[in-house]
Amino acid sequence: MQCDDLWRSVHLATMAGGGADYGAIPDGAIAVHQGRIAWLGREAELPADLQPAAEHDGGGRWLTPGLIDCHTHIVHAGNRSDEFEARLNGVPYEEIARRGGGIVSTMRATRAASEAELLAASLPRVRTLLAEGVTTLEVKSGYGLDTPNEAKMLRVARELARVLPLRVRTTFLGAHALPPEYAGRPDDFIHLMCEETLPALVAEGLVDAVDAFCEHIGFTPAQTRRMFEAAAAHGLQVKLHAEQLSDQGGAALVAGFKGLSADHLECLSAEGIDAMARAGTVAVLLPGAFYFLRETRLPPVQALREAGVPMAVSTDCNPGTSPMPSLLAAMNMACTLFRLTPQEALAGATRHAAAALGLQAELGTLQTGKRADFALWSIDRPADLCHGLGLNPCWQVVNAGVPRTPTGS
Ligand code: DI6
Ligand code: FE
Repeated sequence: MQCDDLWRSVHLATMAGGGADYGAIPDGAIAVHQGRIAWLGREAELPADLQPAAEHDGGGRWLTPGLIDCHTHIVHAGNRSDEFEARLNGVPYEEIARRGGGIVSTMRATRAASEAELLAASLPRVRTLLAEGVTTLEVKSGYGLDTPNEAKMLRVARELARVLPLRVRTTFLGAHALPPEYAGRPDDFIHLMCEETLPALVAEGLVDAVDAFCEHIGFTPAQTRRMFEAAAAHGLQVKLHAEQLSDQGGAALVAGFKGLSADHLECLSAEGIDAMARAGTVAVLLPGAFYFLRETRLPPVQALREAGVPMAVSTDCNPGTSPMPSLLAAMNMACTLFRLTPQEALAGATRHAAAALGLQAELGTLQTGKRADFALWSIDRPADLCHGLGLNPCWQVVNAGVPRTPTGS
């Protein structure tokens, strides 16, 4: 059997099979050919005819699928620590909003940045994720809120995958917030996003999926539906910021479009869970936003579990409600705050995160034929990835068969 690279002396957490044991293969080996997994199993059972061009000694480390961060707003300019500090000094939220704070302040900074400046602002955050074994990243637009600036954000997202060892999926989030020039005219803004912005972005090849913020401070279910119909007309799949602050019926709405995922879900109803289970829509849990907003209402994890709805875990990395470019931190918080098991949290950042991006045939588990994206960890057991906070035990990352150190290429 031909193969380019062979990793020996590794414990594999394949995350295949869906069981509670991480799909573990102790004392394993994994062979890669032309960027794909050619063979994996017990090292003692290596095929006799396997002739690797190069061999790597894993030194008894654990090897998992590359981590997938399936919900981020990581491309943005500016910084909102001034608002954070003002709030903690007692300035009321309304006053901060009056001063032009919140999403609109990030919109202003993002509009003012050149493409090169936006890339430079985003790179340190993305590199922080990459150092933790992230090999696939979803990036949303939504701070441009007009055609040229939404396009600029998504071009920068695509550029990330050219300058870094990373796969990127782009999501158009035009229906994120109402820009000031459309104050009082949300339907006109949705019309612009559907009829002008989305077609222009699609024509430039910048959109892999469409998202919206369905919330009383965002857009209504009717406006969200219009975005989804526009997406469907372009053959694009949809996902939704749903049931974060209130129950708008967003989960059922996105499930009705056979959506990839419903994200946040602190206020998810039993009907929403049923609809997601029937449609195969993934629940993306975002414990970072829960933490930074000091929410108290938990997403219905046990009910999702019982309904068999796959649960992904992501950073929601954004400058307002989750300034946290760490997927390992999100995994820890998914366990400590939401009571996921470490196995569920790791599945949430691999297998189910892949499904939330529609990439499950290609990524998310270690299986023959899948893309050879994986990470090696200096840990005693997989639970170590969730147990600590602020530790990064990543030792090596492999992107489509090409090894790199966590920080370099
Ligand atoms: N939900 C969120 O958590 C972020 N956007 C959204 O729709 C918040 C984004 C921000 O505050 O900049
Ligand atoms: Fe978000």
